[in-house]
Amino acid sequence: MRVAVAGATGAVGREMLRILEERNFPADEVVLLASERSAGRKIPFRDSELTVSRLTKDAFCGVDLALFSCGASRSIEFAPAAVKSGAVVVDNSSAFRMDEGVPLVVPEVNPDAMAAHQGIIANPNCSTIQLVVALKPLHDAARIRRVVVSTYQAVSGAGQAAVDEMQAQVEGDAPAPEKMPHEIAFNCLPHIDVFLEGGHTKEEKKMVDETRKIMGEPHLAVSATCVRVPVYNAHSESVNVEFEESVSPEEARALLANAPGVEVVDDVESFSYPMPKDADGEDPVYVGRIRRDDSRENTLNLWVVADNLRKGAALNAVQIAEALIEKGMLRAAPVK
Ligand code: NAP
Ligand code: 12T
Repeated sequence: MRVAVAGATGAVGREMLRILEERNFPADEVVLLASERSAGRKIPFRDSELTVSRLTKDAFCGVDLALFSCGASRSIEFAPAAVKSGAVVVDNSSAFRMDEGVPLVVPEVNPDAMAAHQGIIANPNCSTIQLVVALKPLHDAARIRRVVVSTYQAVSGAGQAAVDEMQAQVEGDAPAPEKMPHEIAFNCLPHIDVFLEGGHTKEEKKMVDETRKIMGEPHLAVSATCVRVPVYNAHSESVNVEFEESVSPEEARALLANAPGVEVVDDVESFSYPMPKDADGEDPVYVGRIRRDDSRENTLNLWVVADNLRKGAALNAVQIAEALIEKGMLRAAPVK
């Protein structure tokens, strides 16, 4: 099987290469694509080095699977060409997520949605992925009525250049912010992606719309506030969940402990709760601080943390690809 990684030099693309290698993904050949700026660059993969090529419409010849993470405008320009060449595209951008006919998939939550794909499967927003992995087992047990979520999002979500910008600020060598709307070091910015009419940000709207689509609940009440915090990697979320039926913290803990992709870290006696430093580099969605919201009936509070570059992006995309293979939905063309 021939696999293309479009955006291979970026924060998500490099994580994809690590994950393909770690999981021994059945790729006979991996094609690395990025902008003209990176063409010719060499990147270590498995026991050798691969050379980056420029992303063009004819770069997908013989490619069976194309993992895209090079921004929405590149996805719009090049993903249809990849599909035309016979590849199945797993797209990390927001370009197609809400399109009818494009499944938006988290394998632990809605694996069956994949079957309807027409060449493109969308990978959800990082903050949405970790939220729905934690909500699904609770919803199945007690039906969620309303979710209020506040995020504490790491800088790595905004790309490698944003990480470099914060690093320079932390070291005291701070040029004017370019990748962030204000200085992020030692600060919090309630501003991720662009502002929309009504005062929400697009990141907040993505969380509402994508959560409804993935959970198959088009009218679920979801309210989101998305905040960038000076953390290098792994997003955290404070989640208030109101249920139709009563669920105790003990029941929620047991449901989450048995849920795929979740690890419960919740022992306040030993000061055990999820933290971004512990989630960095790991696969699970960590849930802790599970407790009643005493101000409201049938309502719990949770604290949910995951590595946004792994489960929030690269890992989820590779898991989608693995599920496609398992379901026989990725027909590998013979390697030329
Ligand atoms: P990044 O570190 O800035 O990397 C961007 C990548 O895109 C690099 O490989 C870059 O190549 C490539 N690229 C940029 N312009 C290009 C062009 N004109 N033609 C071809 N390639 C081009 O960003 P990142 O954090 O990895 O994110 C990449 C994309 O993934 C985002 O734009 C977003 O769509 C998606 N994403 C999704 C999630 C999610 O929530 N699931 C999270 C983060 C990102 P060069 O090195 O050559 O510039
Ligand atoms: N603006 O894929 O800046 O929709 O952290 C993911 C992360 C968009 C996306 C970020 C963003 C996406 C960010």
